[in-house]
Amino acid sequence: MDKTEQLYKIASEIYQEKGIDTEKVMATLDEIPLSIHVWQGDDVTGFEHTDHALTGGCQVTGNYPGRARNAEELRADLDVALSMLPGKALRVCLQGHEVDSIKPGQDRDTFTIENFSGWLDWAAQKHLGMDIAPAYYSHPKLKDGLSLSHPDAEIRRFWIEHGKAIRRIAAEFGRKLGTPSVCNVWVPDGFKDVPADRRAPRERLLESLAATFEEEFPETELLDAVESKLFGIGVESYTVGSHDFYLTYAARNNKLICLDTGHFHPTESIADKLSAICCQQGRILLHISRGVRWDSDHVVILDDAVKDLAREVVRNTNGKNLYFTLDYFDASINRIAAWVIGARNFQKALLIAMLTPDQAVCADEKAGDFTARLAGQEALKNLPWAAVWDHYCASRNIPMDDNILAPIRAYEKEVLFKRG
Ligand code: RNT
Ligand code: ZN
Repeated sequence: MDKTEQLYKIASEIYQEKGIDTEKVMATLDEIPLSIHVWQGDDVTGFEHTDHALTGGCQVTGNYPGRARNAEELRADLDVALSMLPGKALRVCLQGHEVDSIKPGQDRDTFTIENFSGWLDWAAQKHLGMDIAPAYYSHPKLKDGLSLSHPDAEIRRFWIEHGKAIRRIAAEFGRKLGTPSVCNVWVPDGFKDVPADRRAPRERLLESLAATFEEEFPETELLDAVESKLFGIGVESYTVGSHDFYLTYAARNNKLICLDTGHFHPTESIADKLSAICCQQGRILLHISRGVRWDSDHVVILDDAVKDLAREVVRNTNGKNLYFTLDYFDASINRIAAWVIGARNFQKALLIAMLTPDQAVCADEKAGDFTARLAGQEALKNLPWAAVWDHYCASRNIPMDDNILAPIRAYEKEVLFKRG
C-alpha cells in the first residue's frame, strides 16, 4: 500500500470515529455540478473577431502566451483542464460573444444556436452541461456605460434582443444536453462619477428585464439568474444593478440571485448570505471568485473565505437551490493552470466542509457554551482532510496537486507557445 493509501486508511478511521463516512463524502463530491468558466481561456475577448476592447468594468491583466483565439482552441484547452478535474457533474459556462461563427454583418441581437453549434456538439460528446451569459459589454452599443438601462430606446432594444437570443440558445442547450442551462444576466451599467438621477436608470432596467424574460421556458431547460455588481473600473460611483436591486428582483420574479464573491465590500461575508436567502426559499448562483482589494477576479485559492462559503453551501444545499460557476480571469499565468487550480480549490473546500463533523459545536452553541464552541471549532481545523483529498484524486485517476504542472507545461510547449 503506498503512502497515499496508508494515510487515507488512517484518516478514514479517524473520520469514522467522528461519524463521517469518507467514501460517501467523496461520492457526493463527485456529483456536485461545478461550471467551468470558459472566459478564463480567452481573456473574455470573445470570437467575433472585432477590435472590441474588454469593457464593462472587467479588467484582465497579464499577457501570458497562448490565449485561445477561437472556439476550437478554447475547447482544446478546456479538454486539458477538464482532464485534471475530479467530478462527474462538471459543466462549462460561456459568454454570449464566444461564438463558433458569426455571419457577415450579423450582430449579437440576432444570435441563434447556429452561432454556438460547435460548443453544443462538443458538450454533448463530453456529456457536459452548458451554461451561458449574455455579453452586455465589449461592444459599441454599451454606450455611456449603459446597456439595458440606456435612455435611448434603440440601445435598449439591441440589448433586450441579445438577452432574448441568448436565453433561447440556453434553453436549446438545456433541451439537447438534458440538464437545465443557467443563463446569467449581468449588466455593467453604472457611472464613473456621482449620478444626478439614481432612480430613472433602475426603472429602465426593470422594463428591459421584463422584456428580456418575457419568453417562458420550462426550468428543465433554462434557469434564469441575475447578477449584481457593486463597483468596477469606470463604475466606481454607482451601478444600476446593485445587490439591493437584484436581491429584490430575484425574490419577486423567482430568479436565481447570482452572488459573485468579488462583488461586495472586501470585509463582507458572502458565506453569511446563503442561509439568509435559502431559508426563504431563495435560489443562488454563486460566482466563485477572489477579489483582492476590489473585484479583481483573481484565481480562487483555498482561503478562509472559500472554506466558509463551502461550509454554508453544504449546510444549505437541497440539490436544487445552489448553483456554482467559477468566475475569474488571470492572464498573467498559464490559463489552464488557472482553471485547474481554482476549480480544485473549490472542490477541496467542499470536501473539507462535508468532512467536518460540526454537530457538537452546534450543540455547544445551542446550549450557550461558547467556550466549548470556540475550542471545538478550532480543533475541527486539525482533521486530516488532505489525506482524503489525495486519495480522492488518486482513486479518480486525477493528478495529485503536486503533479498538475507537468502535463500543463507539456501542453503549453506543444500547443500554447506555438500560437504566436
Ligand atoms: C463582472 C461579473 C460577470 C463577469 C462575466 C465575464 O463583474 O462578475 O460575471 O465576470 O460576465
Ligand atoms: Zn460574476
